[in-house]
Amino acid sequence: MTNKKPINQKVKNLEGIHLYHFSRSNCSMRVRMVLEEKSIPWTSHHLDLRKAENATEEYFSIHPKGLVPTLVHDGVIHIESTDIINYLDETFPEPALRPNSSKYQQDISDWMSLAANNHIHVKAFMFSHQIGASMKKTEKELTLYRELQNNEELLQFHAENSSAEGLSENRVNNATKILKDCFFQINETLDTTKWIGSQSFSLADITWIPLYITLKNAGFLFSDFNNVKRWAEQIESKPSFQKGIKEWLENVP
Ligand SMILES: N[C@@H](CCC(=O)N[C@@H](CS)C(=O)NCC(=O)O)C(=O)O
Repeated sequence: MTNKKPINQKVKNLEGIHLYHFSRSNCSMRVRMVLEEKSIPWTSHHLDLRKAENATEEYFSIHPKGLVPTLVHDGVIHIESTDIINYLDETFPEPALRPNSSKYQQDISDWMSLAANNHIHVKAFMFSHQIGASMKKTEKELTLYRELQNNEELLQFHAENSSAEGLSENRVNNATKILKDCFFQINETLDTTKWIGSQSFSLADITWIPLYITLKNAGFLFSDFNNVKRWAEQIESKPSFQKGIKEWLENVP
């Protein structure tokens, strides 16, 4: 869902590029990295998810699911990180972050969709291995969240994480299996191409690098995926990675 007319009147008056984001959110990282790749000036609106700064009436009037990131460009709201980076690439074409050939274009879109479709599993792994305790909602916070949130999947996810038992073993095992399969596919494709799905650095790489970084920090094992490790090293040396991901992780812990 992009190009949404804001309900929030304050947002409607924003000029230029504004990003509502969280330092450690993988979906926010990909947008910040594209902004840095293209040297686009932007204004930061940082929301700490651990303090539930996204679960407020104010923020739900900007993003209907209360998630980060939200990009506002001259008063128009853009949500869904992969849609946002596509939008930025179309609106600010230099440097291009999609290869010219139509064959590769489709592959890039498919790799981006694979990440978007499996985001709930990334979330399950992260919550169960690293951030679940800090993201637990109190009974009072859950009551407010139920009033604000219409999305059943998110309601169920946060209620389960906030329970005494946390996320179920079944959910976490399933998520781990699916993520291993995704990285197996990426490792295979990197046998023949330098970057994910193409010979040039693209939105597919920017979509996946935050998942690699956050999963690795949460203890996901990449020891079987040598191509993936090599691919990640290539990206980690880029200034856009340093500014859009690393510096935010170090400076806003
Ligand atoms: N499909 C969305 C997913 C956004 C999302 O789930 N963001 C996470 C951080 S990476 C978030 O806001 N979590 C807060 C919550 O679940 O309340 C996108 O790509 O933008």
